[in-house]
Amino acid sequence: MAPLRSLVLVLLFSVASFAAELNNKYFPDDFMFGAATSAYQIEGAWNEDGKGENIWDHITHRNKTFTHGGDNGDITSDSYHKYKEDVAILKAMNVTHYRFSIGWSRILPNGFTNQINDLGVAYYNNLINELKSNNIEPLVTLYHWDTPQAIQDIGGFPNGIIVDLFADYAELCFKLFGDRVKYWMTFNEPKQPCNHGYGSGDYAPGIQSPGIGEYMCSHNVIKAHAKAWHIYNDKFRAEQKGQVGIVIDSNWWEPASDSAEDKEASETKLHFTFGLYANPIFNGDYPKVMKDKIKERSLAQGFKESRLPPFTEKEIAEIKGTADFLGVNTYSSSLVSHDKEVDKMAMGYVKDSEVKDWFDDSWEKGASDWLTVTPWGSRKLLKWIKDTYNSPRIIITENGYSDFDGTLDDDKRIHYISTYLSSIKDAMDEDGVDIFGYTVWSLLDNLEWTFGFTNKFGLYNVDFNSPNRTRTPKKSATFYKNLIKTKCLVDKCVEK
Ligand code: GBH
Repeated sequence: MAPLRSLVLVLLFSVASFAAELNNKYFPDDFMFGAATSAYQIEGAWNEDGKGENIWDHITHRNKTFTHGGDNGDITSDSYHKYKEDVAILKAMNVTHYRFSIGWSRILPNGFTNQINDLGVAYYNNLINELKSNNIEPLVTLYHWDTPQAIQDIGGFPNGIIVDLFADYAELCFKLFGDRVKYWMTFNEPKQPCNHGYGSGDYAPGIQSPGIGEYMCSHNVIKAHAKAWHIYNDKFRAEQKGQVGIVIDSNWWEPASDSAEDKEASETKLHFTFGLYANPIFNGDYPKVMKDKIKERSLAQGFKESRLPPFTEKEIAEIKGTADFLGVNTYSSSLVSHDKEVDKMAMGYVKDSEVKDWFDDSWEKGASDWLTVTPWGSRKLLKWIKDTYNSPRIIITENGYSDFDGTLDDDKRIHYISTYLSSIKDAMDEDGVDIFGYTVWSLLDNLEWTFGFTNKFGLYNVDFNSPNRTRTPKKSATFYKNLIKTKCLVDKCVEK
């Protein structure tokens, strides 16, 4: 490298590290700051008060190696019994919003609406009322990966019947809770239960159908989402005046080089991860690059037609425009390039993209093997979403940092959250991305799916060895409380 260029680089790096580089403008007064959780990960009480079995109960009880150490959600953070305490710690942090999910099989033990579990309904009524009386707005996810086992027994998400079953369940929730709940999210990160649940099979229900079952799952998720939105729009919106959205996640995929090929690989991967769900909902139909690639590969593999099921014109029209807001989960980034040794015969969603991805060795990592500390990636992702989907209203529904020990001295989590919030604020200020809130993952240490209790994301530590599941605030809880009070990431902020 030329000496002058390296000198400039050294100078740039030192400026960046000295100037703390955090955004120094106030968050808007009405910016929603909250915390997030999900039912299976925190509730426990897996078979209490009439709850039905879900797919994670089912698989973890039968296969002790499915998760790390055989950990499961039978008791986990015990929020079913400790919800009042959880509302109290939310209040102690000053959050204005709490994002949680409803366990489908807790209110509908068999998934169908013929049998409603009153005690399950009472639990969510109590939780919502406790939140409201503490001035905390509920943001409710209808599906955070815990399909009732009875529905899985008849095929689960790849079976088209799920569209009506989910819509019935959603309608019931609007009816039961919609007088108090104004923000609904139909699905959380459907990519994970579809690609991992019906593709690679490492998430419940553990079915391996790469390149086939996983697309059937996505297809029905999108239709189910749209149907639920229309039900809300037609029957509830006028009276309840709430909003219905969906939560989509993706890494930022940074081109490994400046070559046109690597830039295209980045765009392709974004469409395969984010566009798979966002494109039908915001632009109509699957992304062209997905349709083209999967069709070409399917035909070359001897299939009669594309493994990606097509939407009819009528379906495309019904699905387009069915999000009042968009929830974005953003945690991490990867490098990408065109996969030159791509195996044309290989099956599966990642293979179909013909893009390979990896981490830059210099990036700091969290405990979770997929988590790199790359706040700049979130800003790029948000800008891409704005440009690709015509400036949707966005809430960051998840963002957070994992460690192994759940330490109370969690400076790394504070660093993660503040640098990401800074990038998110830059996206708002500099790129004009319309972001109205942020719910940090997570309120509590909880069951981190297949990682069990080894990856801890909580702002509150939970003592899993104590029958009490004692909650203790980490340093990050105090940091977050102050941030919500000051709405400012640095010592002194300026107006925008
Ligand atoms: C979320 O999952 C979940 O909603 C939540 O339940 C979980 O506890 C939390 O985050 C922490 O893990 O290659 O683009 O498909 C996020 C976990 C993050 C795993 C993104 C897959 C790969 C992104 N996922 N990651 S992509």
